[in-house]
Amino acid sequence: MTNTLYDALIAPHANNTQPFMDCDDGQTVSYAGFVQRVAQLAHVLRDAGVQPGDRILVQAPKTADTIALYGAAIQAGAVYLPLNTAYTQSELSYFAEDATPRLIICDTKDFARIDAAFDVPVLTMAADGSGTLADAGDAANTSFETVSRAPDDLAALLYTSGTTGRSKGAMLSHKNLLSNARSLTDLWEIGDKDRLIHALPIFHTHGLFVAMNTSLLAGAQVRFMQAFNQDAVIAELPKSTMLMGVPTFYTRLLDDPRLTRELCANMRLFVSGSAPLLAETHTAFEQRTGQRILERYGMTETNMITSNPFAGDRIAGTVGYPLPGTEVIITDPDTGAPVPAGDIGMIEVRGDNVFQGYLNMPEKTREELRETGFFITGDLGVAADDGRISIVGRQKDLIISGGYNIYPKEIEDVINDVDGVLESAVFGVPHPDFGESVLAAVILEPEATVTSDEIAAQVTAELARFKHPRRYIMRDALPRNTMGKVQKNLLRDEYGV
Ligand code: MCA
Ligand code: AMP
Repeated sequence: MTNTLYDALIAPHANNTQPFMDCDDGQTVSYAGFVQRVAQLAHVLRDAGVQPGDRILVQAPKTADTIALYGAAIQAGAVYLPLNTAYTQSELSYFAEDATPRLIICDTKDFARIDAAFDVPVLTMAADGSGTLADAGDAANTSFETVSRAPDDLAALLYTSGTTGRSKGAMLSHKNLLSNARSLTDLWEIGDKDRLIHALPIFHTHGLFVAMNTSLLAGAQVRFMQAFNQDAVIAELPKSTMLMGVPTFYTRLLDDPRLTRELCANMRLFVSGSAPLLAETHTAFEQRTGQRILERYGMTETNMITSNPFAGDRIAGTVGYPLPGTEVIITDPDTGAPVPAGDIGMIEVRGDNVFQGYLNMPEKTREELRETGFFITGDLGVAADDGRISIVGRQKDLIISGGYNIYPKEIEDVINDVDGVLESAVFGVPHPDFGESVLAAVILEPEATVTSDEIAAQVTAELARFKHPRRYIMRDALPRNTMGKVQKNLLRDEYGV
């Protein structure tokens, strides 16, 4: 019986008594204890009716059991579907209808509303790890017969918003996840002497796959924090060797006078990704700590694509070289033909890391994933003569706030549905903490009296807090070019500081 991810990430630790996750409450989960907990939760999944290939939808707090649940899904041959804990019921309904999960695991405090809305079993988990999932797990056997899974079988389904306003479920196989974990572990020289500060959420590629899969593969120790907590990170730096974060982590640390060279003396790697790291942040961090942040680039659909070298020049403003086994080409966005080194074009990527397509969206998949296997990222970049990639912009209309991706169309759709609104344009402006923040320009129908507070109330009811425009600008018209296309760059210039 083989199971690609289980055999590589989890099975080797059956007799490993070393610590795996050090949690906020002072509890430590050993590697061997983790393997047993995974088996217990795999029993819970099967007892709840989960069959190989079924999807389990998880909108739960960040606890050690949530990671064990991910492992359990792998061992039971299920497909793990994690969701941002900030998503509203309306957002959740979309994902549940699209993914048709066999089981939902949610925060205990949300049980009543979620159980009432969906016709599938619902188990609970609270922030302290308690709940019906843990109770059933405690009573289950600590060994489970691993379900066979081939490299191309699906392991996870991660939703990523789209320019059309509809989120797309990226189907990720065992091979997609394992190949990337292997490349990163090798490249960043992660080993069982490492101790990673884990302060990212675990419902995205960065916190779940980049951070946890590499740690599992290497047998590294993880200081598992429920969220980014500045004091806790500062306290852990002298005892740890690695931090993975979004640029906001680094700008916040730089604002803290406690961040010094001595504090970071034990650290060997700071990784940044999910959003552009400003060259000035890179430089300021090096001046203060003597450490050069390693920037890498990836996407939900592709896992990690490029990375600055571990040994070698980490150049601010570049995202480094394609990972081993990953091909990157820069193409003319109109024709798809490769452009010469030094020319700006569309970043396209091919390799074992590239996903299997979007669930229930064959046309969308065909538009973005070429028959040749190249995935069209929507990011614009340039390759230097030696293949080093720099991202220079995005063709897709996307805002990245604190590492979370926000597609304006989704917010515009909600605003435009409000009675009295004629149209709107949602755009990003620079923000000192989050990199970008969201603003909305709104045009009302003649004689309409709807207020920005009423529009905000509708947005609040439907969309997660991090997507909410921080300001609604009521205007008479939107700036348009001669083709009639809204010129968001002019709005950015007018309202950005
Ligand atoms: C929190 N808020 C936000 C964000 N986070 N608003 C906009 N953008 C955000 N990212 C809201 C809160 O709801 C709150 O609202 C207010 O901002 C202040 O919250 P605060 O306590 O300051 O925030 P925080 O809890 O400290 O969170 C900031 C954070 C967090 C640590 C930067 O957003 C975070 O962990 N981001 C990482 C996201 C991530 O993992 N991305 C990877 C995606 P109120 O106004 O009600 O107080 S994977 C990916 O992108 C690809 C594949 C890749 O390459 O990795
Ligand atoms: P996601 O929706 O989480 O898949 O976000 C992927 C997007 O994040 C990419 O298409 C890029 O636009 C952006 N991204 C990720 N890493 C970086 C980086 N290091 N620099 C700039 N943009 C990045």
